[in-house]
Amino acid sequence: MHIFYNHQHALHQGKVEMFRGELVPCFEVPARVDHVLAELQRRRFGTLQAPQTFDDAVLARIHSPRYLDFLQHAWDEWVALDAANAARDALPSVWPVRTLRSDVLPANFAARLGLFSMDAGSPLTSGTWAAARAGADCALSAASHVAAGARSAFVLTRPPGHHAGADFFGGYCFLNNAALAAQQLRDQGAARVAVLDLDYHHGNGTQAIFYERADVFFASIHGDPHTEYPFYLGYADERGAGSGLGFNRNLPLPRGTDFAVWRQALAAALQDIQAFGAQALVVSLGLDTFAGDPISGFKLASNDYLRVGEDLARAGLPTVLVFEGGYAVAEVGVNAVNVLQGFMQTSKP
Ligand code: Q9C
Ligand code: ZN
Repeated sequence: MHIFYNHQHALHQGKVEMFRGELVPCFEVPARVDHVLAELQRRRFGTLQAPQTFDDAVLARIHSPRYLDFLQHAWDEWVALDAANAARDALPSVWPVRTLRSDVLPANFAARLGLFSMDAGSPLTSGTWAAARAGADCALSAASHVAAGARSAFVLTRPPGHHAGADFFGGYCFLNNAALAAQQLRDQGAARVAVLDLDYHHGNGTQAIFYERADVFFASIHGDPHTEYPFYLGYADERGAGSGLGFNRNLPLPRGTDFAVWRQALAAALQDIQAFGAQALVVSLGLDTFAGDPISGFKLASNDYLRVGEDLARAGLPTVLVFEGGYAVAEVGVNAVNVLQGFMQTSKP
């Protein structure tokens, strides 16, 4: 399996996020990817590959030009406000909810930071753009590799992507790697692409991006948004809209759900993907379904991830796996590589 990796991921290193009224150390840290890399090397699994570089026009297939422009220049604007800002990350604190206008682009930086974000838990840092940009290149490269005939590829990058929408960041995500991969597969010839989101948190960004489209099916298994982030999307009654009606499937599960129940939801999602007639699959591979995850509530064990990989491989589709969440840092490498190993063992002829 080709593994698309970029060392620039480490340039995104948030210091703190807002949590219950105080600033706490970030959960989404560079060591997450380091542990996956170390486990790949320990098992001598896969071939690391640097990404190709894609034009901004390819990112604009998913993200709005004004959001991309903002993200690219945000750090310089932040530091231009006050040189002392160079020592701290930018966190939003004001948002244009409901009756407030989101069509106006304010001159004020804090106002635009809020316009283009959904929470105060996703610090924007000096290296955020470089890291997210290189991550997007990895996702696009992996999709191109699979479109060209490879059975599978893994996108080993961070920050993650599935909470990022067409024009906003949040949930530690800035560019939606899974959505970019799905669009790239479409643009390179797959008529129908499925995105299967296995992260503990609902992939609100990916869902919203494809909600009115019939060519990309989105299915997600996640903590019930009544109690779990992102709270405002991910309910079972969200089935798609317009020509996309019927092409969105949410499978929310309560906190405390174990692997046996979770795996039934996986079977249901994969059945929908088969019925849809997907020609390629993108998996948003969050490992925060692990029992030891510090911010999540499912009960999967490390060995269960081997079964997850096997189930995914049995779908028989060309597959791009994209690294998303997973904050039990010491175990995230074993858990991620277990999925890949289960997948490879089952997809061998
Ligand atoms: N401090 C992903 O897994 N906040 N994002 C949780 C804990 C947001 C998770 C609160 C969680 C976002 C990609
Ligand atoms: Zn998550």
